[in-house]
Amino acid sequence: MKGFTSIQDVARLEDLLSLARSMKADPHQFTMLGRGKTLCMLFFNPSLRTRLSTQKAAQLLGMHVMVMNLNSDGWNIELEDGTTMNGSSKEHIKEAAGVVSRYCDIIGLRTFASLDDRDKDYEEVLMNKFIAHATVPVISLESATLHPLQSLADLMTIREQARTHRPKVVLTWAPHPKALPQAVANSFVQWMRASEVDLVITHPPGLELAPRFVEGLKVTHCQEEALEGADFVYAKNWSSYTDYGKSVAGWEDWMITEEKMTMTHNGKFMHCLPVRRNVVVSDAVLDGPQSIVLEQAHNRVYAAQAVLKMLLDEA
Ligand code: AN0
Ligand code: CP
Repeated sequence: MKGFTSIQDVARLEDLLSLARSMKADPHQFTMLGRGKTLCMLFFNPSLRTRLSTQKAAQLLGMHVMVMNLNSDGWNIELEDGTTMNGSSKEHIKEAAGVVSRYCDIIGLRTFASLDDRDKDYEEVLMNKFIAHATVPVISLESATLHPLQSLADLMTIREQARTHRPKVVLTWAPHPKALPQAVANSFVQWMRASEVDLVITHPPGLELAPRFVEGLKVTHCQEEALEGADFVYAKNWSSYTDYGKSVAGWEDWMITEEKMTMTHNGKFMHCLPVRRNVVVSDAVLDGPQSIVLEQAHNRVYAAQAVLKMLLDEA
């Protein structure tokens, strides 16, 4: 593994999943592997789970960890080549990526979608430029369009909880007062496609995901129809892809409630977190026995540990 920014970096998915399971069974089995190695995590956006679970994963492998919030603590970074930097940006990504590469062995980078420029977001300009100028492997801590560490933990959780060989998994759009990226949903779809599940996507009209992610999949605008018989209900808000970055109001009744969960096959409720209570999902569902959101968050540690181990093995 040369880096980890999407499922495409995973040569054998089942090997990665069984490594993550093995890490969970014995988190301390490779405490010497990362000795003398450093992970540096750079955040352009806030985080609770990703930051702490990945730090914990690195420490379980014996690594040192450095963390920096670039937006609040770093210099404004210039992405364009050939510009005269006499404006607000103070450091070019070429130097920034080159410098950080000299301080550590693996870089983690969080860079959310701008939600302004669809082409730039979907070309992953910031992530790809950083990778181009870095000399060590880069892990995505959520990029503009993908969140692979989350998806790996989600898939691991589904495998642990599944009662059938081919569970029905529903990805449902859910309401949210602010426009959010499509990254978690895109990434979840990619990882579900690679696994033995019956995936159904449901969202209101106008909230279609990018065609490259959903081509050939079952998509319905009827949430009730989708929820029927579901083993897993994965709720997530995303903003419009077509009217790029716009949040779409008026679908508050898409919130997941106990009543909706009764339509499922005693389904489990999933969300990547952070989640807005009684907007995305009701208190009763989130606090009830069907919710497995904390299991998902727990598995983030072992997902990150498996990915870091694969990168350390190849270093
Ligand atoms: C982010 C998102 O939707 O991409 C991060 C989720 C892990 N969510 C928020 O900003 C609320
Ligand atoms: N799920 C997730 O990535 O959470 P954070 O944004 O808190 O890292």
